[in-house]
This record gives sequence, C-alpha cells and structure tokens, in this order.
Amino acid sequence: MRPFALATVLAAAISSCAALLAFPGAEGFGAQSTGGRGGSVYIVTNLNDSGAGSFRDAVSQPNRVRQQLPLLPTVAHRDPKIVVFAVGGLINISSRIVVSSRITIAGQTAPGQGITVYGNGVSYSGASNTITRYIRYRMGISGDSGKDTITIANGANMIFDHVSVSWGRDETFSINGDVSNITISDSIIAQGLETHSCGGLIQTDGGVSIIRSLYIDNKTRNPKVKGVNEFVNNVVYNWGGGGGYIAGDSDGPSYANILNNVFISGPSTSVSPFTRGNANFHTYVSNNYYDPNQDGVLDGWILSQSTANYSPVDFQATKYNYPTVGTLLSPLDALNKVKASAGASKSRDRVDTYLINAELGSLGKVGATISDPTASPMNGPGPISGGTAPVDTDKDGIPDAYETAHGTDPKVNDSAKIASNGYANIENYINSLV
Ligand SMILES: *[C@@H]1O[C@H](CO)[C@@H](O)[C@H](O)[C@H]1NC(C)=O
Ligand SMILES: *[C@@H]1O[C@H](CO)[C@@H](O)[C@H](O)[C@H]1NC(C)=O
Ligand SMILES: *[C@@H]1O[C@H](CO)[C@@H](O)[C@H](O)[C@H]1NC(C)=O
Ligand SMILES: *[C@@H]1O[C@H](CO)[C@@H](O)[C@H](O)[C@H]1NC(C)=O
Ligand SMILES: CC(=O)N[C@H]1CO[C@H](CO)[C@@H](O)[C@@H]1O
Repeated sequence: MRPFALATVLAAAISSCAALLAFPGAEGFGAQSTGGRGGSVYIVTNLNDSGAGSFRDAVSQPNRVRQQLPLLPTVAHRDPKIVVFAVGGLINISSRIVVSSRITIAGQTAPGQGITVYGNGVSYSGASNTITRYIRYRMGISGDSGKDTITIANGANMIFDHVSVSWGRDETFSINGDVSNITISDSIIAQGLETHSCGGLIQTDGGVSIIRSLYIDNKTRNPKVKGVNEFVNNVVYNWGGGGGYIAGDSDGPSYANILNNVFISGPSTSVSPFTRGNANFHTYVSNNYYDPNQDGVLDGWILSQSTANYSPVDFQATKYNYPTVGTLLSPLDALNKVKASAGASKSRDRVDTYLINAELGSLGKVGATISDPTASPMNGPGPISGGTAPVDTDKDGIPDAYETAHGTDPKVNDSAKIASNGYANIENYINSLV
C-alpha cells in the first residue's frame, strides 16, 4: 500500500472511531474515549487482591511495545481490554491499583450487588482511553496516607460513569496536572476522610466535565477547580467550612460553565456554596439553586449572578462552547435524577443508600461527620451480595441467553468482534444492561 493510501485509510479509521461515543449517551469532554474497544475480553473470576482472574490483574497489566505498521514509529502501549465480571462482592486491596491505558471496566456486568474495591485507592495516572462504569471505589483508613481514592496526575480521554467514590485519605477524586478530556457523570464523590476531608481538586486546562453527580460530606473542595471545567446538573450536599465549589484561588486562568446545579447545606455547612474566586476565574454561571436553611424542606432559590453569590469571579455573558449534556435538566429535576441514579446504582449498596436516603433525603438535617468509615453510621463497605453469574458456555463474557436472543453463537468465542454498529459485541451486551 502506498503511504498516501495508508494515510487515507488511517485517517478514515481514526475519524470513524472518533465519531463513536464511549457508550450510547456518553457526554462531556471524555465522551469519545474508546476504552478497550478492539482488544480482548478479560473476565474477572475471583475477588482476590491479585493473581489470575483478579481485578488487579485485569486492569493493571503493564504496557508493552506493540508491533507497528511499516512507516509508523514504534510506541509502547497496551493491548486494549474490556473487563467484565463473573463475580460480585468486595475486593479488599492492600496496595494501590494502577489502571493501564485502553481499558473498559464494565462493573454493571457483575452479578449480585456488583463490585466494591475497598482498602486502598486507584490511580489512572498515565492512562489514556479508559471507560469506567458502575463500580465502587472506597479507599478507607487502611489506605496509603496522603493518597486519593482516585488520582489522575496525567492522562487523557477517560470517562467515569455511575461510579461511587469515597473515603479518600487525601482527596477523594482528584485530577491535577497534564490531564485532558475527562468526564465524571452520574457519580457520587463522598465522605473524604478527616482530617483532610476533600472532594477533590479538578485542576487541568485539558477539560473536565462533571455532570449529574453528587458531592456529599466533604469538608472542602467540592470540588476545587482551576482550568477548563464544566459543572452541570450536580448536587453538592453538606459541604464543610472549607468550601463548596472553590472557584480557583491561584493565578492560573480558568474557564468554567457552572449551570443548573443544586447546593443544599447540611449540619457541617457554615459557608456559602462558592468561595475563593478571583479575576482569573472566567465563568458563565446560570440557574444554580441554593437551599441553606437545613430545615428538611426544599425552600431555596436560584442564585443571582452577583459577586455576593459567586465570590469575586469574572462573569461571562455567554457559555463556553464545551461538549456538554444532551439535555440540560432544571436544578430540581437534576436533584431527582441524582437521587434516583447517581453512583453505582444498578444495585445500590448500603453506603450509597444511606448517603442518598438518610442524608440527602433529609434536605439539610442529617450529614455524617466521619473519620473512620468502619464505625457507625457507615459501618464499613459491606456487605455486598455476590449473586450468581449467568451461564456463558464459550466463556467470552457474553451470557448464552443474550447471545441466543441477539443472533451470536453461544458456543463461539466472538465477543471481541466489532459489530455492524461499530461497537464490539461485548460492548453491545454491556451497554444493554443499563
Ligand atoms: C484466590 O485466593 C484464594 C484464597 O487465598 C486462593 O485459594 C485461590 O487459589 C486464589 N485464586 C487464584 C485464581 O489465585
Ligand atoms: C480487608 O483486609 C484486611 C487485611 O487482610 C483485613 O484486616 C480487613 O478486615 C479486611 N476488610 C474487609 C472489609 O474485608
Ligand atoms: C481531546 O479531545 C479533543 C476533541 O475530541 C481532541 O481534539 C484532542 O486531541 C483530545 N486531547 C488529547 C490529549 O487526546
Ligand atoms: C477468546 O478469544 C480471544 C482472542 O480474540 C482470546 O484472547 C481469549 O483467550 C479467548 N477466550 C477463550 C475463553 O478462549
Ligand atoms: C465525612 C466527613 O469527613 N465529613 C466532614 C465534612 O466536613 C465537616 C465540616 O468540616 C466535618 O465535620 C466532617 O467530618
């Protein structure tokens, strides 16, 4: 093939990849992550910390040099992997897990109440093209001191959707550095542990979308933002004295859309929802709802655009043109949506149920103040019922019943094959579950 023709074919392949969303309905800066598409399927078959069949083995096999086409430079990267689960339950990890590039983690495939990774945190630093859905990462006091539940210090093109993240010893979900094209959608970021008790830094010029997610029970940084950010249809509940949405406090320039969010004060809340802005924080703000009186009734109001409400930021007259939600909800519709489906909600665990029903549901009256998640009222990360995986005769990750109903052969290992709609067969299965 002549170089010209090769380039044309590659360009076509790249643009057709780029057009496909991470999954139907994916939104925001990370919506086009390709995850493990085009690679093989890894079935997690046990809850062990490490070893064959474990989550750690599935997600953290190191990068390697791959044979490249002629004329193209050699690059080290990892075989893409789509990770599915034939077990549900608690995965108790001692050391941190480092997630590699080009990976799809489909927590929604786990039977029973799904998967909780507990005991330490998870790093996505250095990764690119990850899709992470319907899984719980709960670090806890035995995790490494000074570390986050989820850390991204560099990397690109990642989407976290319906993920429950809690109990970070430093930050809970932190993005800080040379990081591009990230979406956090329909997720819960909860209970950063004292004494730091932080939701997280969201500091990068590469673009982070935070959509329909819940920040709850963090003293500060719910989140703390610098750089390019969109914050749309989220709920922030019971932030503490350190601040709710912290609109940058450094000289670095920021460009943010802050639209249709809900801020509800709780027992720990003593400050207004926006703090610490400065003239470098350029922002379009609109339709943010605030209910400060902790009386168990939704009786707040929409904040007007004034420095009294938003700290001293540089207001913009028009929105930044960011990849954003298909449907912008009203703040109170966003609250209902978050209550109904934020986090790993295919089967909510006891922790998220408590946070959503007892705390957020109290509309200001109840909020946990915790430094030890194993103590009352949280009582640790479990139990998580394991359930039973459906029969999968060819062990390709797609159950027989689905294969029979959708015209693939339950006796042929064909789940990694790309279907006519551009997704792998296994992706069409995992996307059908939620
Ligand atoms: C998982 O851990 C159990 C208990 O330590 C052990 O018996 C089993 O062999 C491990 N499984 C694998 C696949 O390593
Ligand atoms: C997790 O493992 C640690 C170390 O083995 C153990 O002390 C702890 O009880 C385990 N926690 C859970 C919830 O299983
Ligand atoms: C981020 O996404 C944009 C739009 O899809 C793309 O042009 C850019 O290359 C991406 N950045 C990185 C670092 O991959
Ligand atoms: C299925 O095929 C893939 C290659 O497409 C291979 O990596 C995998 O090991 C096979 N799985 C089984 C259970 O044979
Ligand atoms: C869960 C948790 O750590 N919550 C903290 C949130 O912030 C308040 C106010 O500072 C603390 O009292 C809580 O402990």
